Amino acid sequence: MTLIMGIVNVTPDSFSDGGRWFDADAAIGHAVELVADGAHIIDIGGESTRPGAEPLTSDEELQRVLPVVTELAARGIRVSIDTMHAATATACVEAGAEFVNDVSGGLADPDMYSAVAVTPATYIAMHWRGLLGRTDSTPDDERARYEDVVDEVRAGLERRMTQAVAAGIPLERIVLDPGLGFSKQRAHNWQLLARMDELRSLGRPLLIGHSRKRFLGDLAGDRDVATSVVSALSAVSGAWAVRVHDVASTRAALEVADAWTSGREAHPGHGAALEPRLEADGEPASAGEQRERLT
Ligand code: PMM
Repeated sequence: MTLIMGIVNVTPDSFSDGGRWFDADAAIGHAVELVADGAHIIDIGGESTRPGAEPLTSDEELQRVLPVVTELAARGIRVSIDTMHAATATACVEAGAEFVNDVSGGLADPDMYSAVAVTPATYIAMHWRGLLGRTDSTPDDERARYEDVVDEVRAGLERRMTQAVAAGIPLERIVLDPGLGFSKQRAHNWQLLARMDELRSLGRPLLIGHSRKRFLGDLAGDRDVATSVVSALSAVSGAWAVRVHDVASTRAALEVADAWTSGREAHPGHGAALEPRLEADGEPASAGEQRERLT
């Protein structure tokens, strides 16, 4: 069953939800809603990857994200920290985060792999060629030149994976992500989706982050509709998880995908398989029960 990673950006300026949850209480409330909608994991980000965004220090980033990570983990919600800073990753895992989601795949901070290696966290390595002016001023689009984007992204992810393992992160704690929209032209994103099996052949779970991205806007006026369709197709193609803003529509899409692949009708009972793991023992709660319990 493909997992749903719900996005909470505690930033003034992210791609599509910038500014909306730029306050710890608002971010916590939003995360709780996403869990009630069916998110299995909440991805908390404090630093925008938008072109031209000011890079943050780890301290500035921690001020934004740590209260949110701490509170959500205390409520039993599975948390992922979206960061390129080793120090942020370390502090957030200590506060209860289970995943470190690094859009630089370890290229931004030379200490990232060794920091994650000494924690129990799962490391999500995303493919991205540039760090938007952090390393040089080449525009991201200019880095998006490939002979064969799937071969090159696959090779890049394999390098990241080998380096992470060499630095001590066990292979079974590594998830890979092709980085849709990051140093990719529009068609590159579609090629990566169409040939997902070649990325899966690296043998690690794949996270797909397509939600509301620009390349979807060409097809449908409503990017959430396109997002849900891509979520369902990613599930059918074997993605481990999809990272999305609108969890409710993706949950519905994944139920359809599940019926499609299993040959069994999607029905409310099936939803249990999609419920987040909130209780260590008992049965997973329904979305309504969770909303009551969490709010
Ligand atoms: N995209 C964004 C931020 N973090 N992390 C992963 N692993 N994969 C992604 O595709 C990804 C990410 C940018 O999107 P947002 O600003 O809408 O969160």
